[in-house]
Amino acid sequence: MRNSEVALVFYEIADLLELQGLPFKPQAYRRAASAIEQMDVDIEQMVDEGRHRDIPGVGVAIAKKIEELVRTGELDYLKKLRVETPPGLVEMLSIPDVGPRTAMLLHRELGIASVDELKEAALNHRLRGLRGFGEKTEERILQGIGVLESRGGRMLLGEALPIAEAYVEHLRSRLSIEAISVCGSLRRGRETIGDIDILVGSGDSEDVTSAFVDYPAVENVLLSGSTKSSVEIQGGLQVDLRVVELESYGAALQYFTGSKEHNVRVRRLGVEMGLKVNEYGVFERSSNRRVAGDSEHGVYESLGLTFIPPELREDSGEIDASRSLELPELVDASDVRGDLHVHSDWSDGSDPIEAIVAAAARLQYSFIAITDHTESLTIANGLTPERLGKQVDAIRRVQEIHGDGIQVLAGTEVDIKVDGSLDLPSSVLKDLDIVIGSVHSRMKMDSKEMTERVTNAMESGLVDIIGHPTGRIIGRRDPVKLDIQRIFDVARETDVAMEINAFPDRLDLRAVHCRLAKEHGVTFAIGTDSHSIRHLDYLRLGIITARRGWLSKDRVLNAMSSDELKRRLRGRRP
Ligand code: DGT
Ligand code: CA
Ligand code: CA
Ligand code: ZN
Repeated sequence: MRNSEVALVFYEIADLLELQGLPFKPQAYRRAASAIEQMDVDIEQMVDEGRHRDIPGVGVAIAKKIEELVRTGELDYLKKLRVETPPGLVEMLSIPDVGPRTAMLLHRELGIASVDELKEAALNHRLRGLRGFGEKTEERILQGIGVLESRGGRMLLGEALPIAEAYVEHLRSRLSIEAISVCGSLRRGRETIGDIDILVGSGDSEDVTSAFVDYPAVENVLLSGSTKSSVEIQGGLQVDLRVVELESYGAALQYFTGSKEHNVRVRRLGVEMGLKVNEYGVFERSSNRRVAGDSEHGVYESLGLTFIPPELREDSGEIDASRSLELPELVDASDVRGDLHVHSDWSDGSDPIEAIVAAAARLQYSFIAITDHTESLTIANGLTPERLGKQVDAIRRVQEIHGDGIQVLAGTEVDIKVDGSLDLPSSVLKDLDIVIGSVHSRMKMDSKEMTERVTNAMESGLVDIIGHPTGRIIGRRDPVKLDIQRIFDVARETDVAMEINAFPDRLDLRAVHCRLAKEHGVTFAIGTDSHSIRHLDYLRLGIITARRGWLSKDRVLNAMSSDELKRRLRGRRP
């Protein structure tokens, strides 16, 4: 068991004891937890050597519990406390501003034993009669419950990334930092994240910690220690900071990037090789000699592995692939030369074509596709064939201004109607540079019908890309029912690309589907589905998704030069 895990158990005991209204004991457990957490010696090793009794704040009773925990991984005392405490009370502790003492008081005086009961009591103004409670307290508690409810869901990667980057930027501006990185699920690029993790390598942890808690967006400091701090920022998002010595930076980066499942495998591989892998480094078990730890590459190398990109660290075969040199060379931002799905103010976008193309040129794209909606999507001001004709002329004029600098592809996101036919005549479609076909209506069809609808569109020979193939919206709308294997087979047969829609709440295809589609021989097109110039940056979310799907650049249309791309698209026209 790790120090942090042991500490967590004691913090929990402290909270539970406090909920029972016991004096002094909770503080004793908290002191011990904090001491164990801050120590840079393994608690397991200390127990082996009998030194855990010397830890400040650890008396006979706590020492016994440490032994039991480390030896068995469990603690009877904790189990007993958990049984004795109503679970609703424990849940109340996660409301900002409600600590064990308040929870206990509410329970004793008003019989409140859950977040729901507390909410109802506050709404009915039953709290203000209590000693020390007023209108203000009621409001604060209701606000806290609101925060709790809103963050029940995880945050989108696309929302969290800029927040994390601004935080890192703040730390850089305040300190001369040699090594800093986000880690955790954010670095792995998961589509949603639970919290933001930041790692700093520095010998001066005090300075780092004070710069960390002294950030304007911080609303609550949850924990502020010398190596580990936690804050809550506006919107209720938690940010964790770890500070380690530079010599451990690589090992800590590896450890705190996770995933937990990946790390378990890494440690197990270490054990097989006689190595101990932890957040401080890689050590020979026999001699305790340190063999790696300052760089993350070094950690993997010491285990006989090639570097495993963070996006692949989900325990889904990456370690075996790394060992046998079979990891793909993943597509990366420098390979991607343009965006293949953008809406302008001709349909439901907010910016004119000229502005979009100018922005894309500033981003040094080689190409950008303007793909507005078609007529049947009336709420999106979809284009009739006549208006589309005019738009193509407008696009050609913008192209003239930009010369060879950037290729502007005149396209459409044509609606795939219920029967699988397309919302534009083939005479119009075949003259466009690029055609995305998307389903936007009757999303609840059964799998057979929906699969036929989409394969019909692919087999028309008029569609280059299927847009947001599963239609899911993260946290809001389930994917449509599809025989996804059949879709990928037909995609390969018809040479139609699958979109990786990079809009933050879509990420569709999702990573596991990308990997599956790749095995079926499918090609991919990354598109931001931008409805404003501000959305063009989402392209990187599509790249991250492609990487998480094990894709290399030869599978991604966006990695082609604009000439290659145009040749390929034109070659598909009837
Ligand atoms: P999240 O925040 O829920 O989106 O997911 P993560 O992966 O960022 O998880 P988090 O923030 O709890 O921890 C960050 C990383 O630290 C995690 O990916 C692996 C490492 N880690 C944390 N706790 C443990 C643990 O108890 N055991 C192991 N092996 N690794 C851990
Ligand atoms: Ca995290
Ligand atoms: Ca965390
Ligand atoms: Zn669409």
